[in-house]
Amino acid sequence: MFASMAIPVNDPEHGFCRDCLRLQSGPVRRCERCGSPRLARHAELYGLHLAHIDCDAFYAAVEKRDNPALRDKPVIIGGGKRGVVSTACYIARIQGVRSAMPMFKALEACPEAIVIKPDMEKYVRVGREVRAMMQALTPLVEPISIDEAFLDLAGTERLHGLPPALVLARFALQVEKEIGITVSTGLSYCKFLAKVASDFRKPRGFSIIGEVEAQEFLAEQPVTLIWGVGKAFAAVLERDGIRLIGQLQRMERNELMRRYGTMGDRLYHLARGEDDRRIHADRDTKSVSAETTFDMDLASADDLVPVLRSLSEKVAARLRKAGLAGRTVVLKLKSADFKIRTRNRQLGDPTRLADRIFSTGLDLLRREMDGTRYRLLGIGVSDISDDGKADPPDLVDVQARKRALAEGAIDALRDKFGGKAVETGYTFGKGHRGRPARPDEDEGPEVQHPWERI
Ligand code: TTP
Ligand code: MG
Ligand code: MG
Repeated sequence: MFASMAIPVNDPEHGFCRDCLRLQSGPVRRCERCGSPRLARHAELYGLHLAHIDCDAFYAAVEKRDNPALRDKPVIIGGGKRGVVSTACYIARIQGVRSAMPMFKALEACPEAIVIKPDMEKYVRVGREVRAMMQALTPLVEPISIDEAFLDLAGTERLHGLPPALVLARFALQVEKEIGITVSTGLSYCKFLAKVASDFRKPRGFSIIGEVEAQEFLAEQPVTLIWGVGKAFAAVLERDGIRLIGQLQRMERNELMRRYGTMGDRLYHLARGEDDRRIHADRDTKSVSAETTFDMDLASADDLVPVLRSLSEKVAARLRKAGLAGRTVVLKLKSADFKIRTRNRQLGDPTRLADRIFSTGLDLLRREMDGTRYRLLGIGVSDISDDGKADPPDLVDVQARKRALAEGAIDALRDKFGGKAVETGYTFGKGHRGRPARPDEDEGPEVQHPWERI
């Protein structure tokens, strides 16, 4: 039991070994038992219970596990139609290979890399195994993507006989032993900083951000560390002379809200390390989606509809890969002034068909084409289930009818906006204004965005 272990809570010198879990008595540099230098030590080590765990170079780690000959080689997972890197192992990263990099560039940087096509089914399976192990630690597990989740370990000391920090360190060792891949862990008092911490020292990291140091730590960090501040919003802030979170810390809430709307409110609080978002358990695969940010803001059906079709096809492909279907179609738009609109429609039964996703999305989109210029378009499905009940076979004719309806909608748009408004089976054409700005700005990581969980 924790109490009986006589851990000197909040003694900044106290710590434990991440390799053998032995408690350390003082400011030693190596474990007193096994000699490992991997010691966890922090003034709030035993008071924090909110964690974020993310697998290291996930797809590549799974492939290395399954083929030990790859272990010391640079490995890139990717290729396929998109011709970009899904992930690179840490050896390949040393040479500059990054996720979302076009494959030809990655191979320029690291010509000796071994390229492996993604095996999504396998990664989904391994991701679920890791998740099941997390769920054995606490019921409060909130998956964020295929390889990561938030965990709230508050109140689990009695169950485990250990404080959260030790439970998490033991978990990392257990994943290595039982699954054969590694994870990085962030421990903090809120979601925002737990996520930041898990990213901090990868791979096999274990980082802690406590309340005492949060503000000071954040002050020196770039604004892009804040959840929701991507390249484009960072550019807006940069234009206003804001680059570091410390600058946000010195601004009034009203001023931030006046300038950036609800995002300003988020900036105000997160910059101060204030984040009271709870862990929502059981959000296992809430939605599957795809989105894209445009080169320039777009308003017309001519520009938006083909993108919607292409994204719908991607969503359908992802659903098929993961064996899932969704019952509610969700359209997401971000206007030129960064306001987000989401629109939903529930279907009679779950779908995994591009046509149904597209036609429903199109219906929703038409109502929003009111002259507003958009910088981002996304489409997805929520109300996720296994695909067993999707698009029932006895509705085949209905499918045909729906397809016809969709085509009807396209025809209607063609009539309204001219012959070139829509091309079915559209792939981003050469020089089309709606094409993604850069390959890495495509619809984003396959299963990364909180909005697109697998
Ligand atoms: P991440 O957790 O973002 O990355 P990672 O696990 O590969 O590496 P890290 O050690 O930095 O966490 O994403 C998990 C998986 O999602 C990744 O292995 C492959 C996939 N992915 C893509 O397919 N495309 C992308 O652009 C990104 C970022 C990830
Ligand atoms: Mg990862
Ligand atoms: Mg991840």
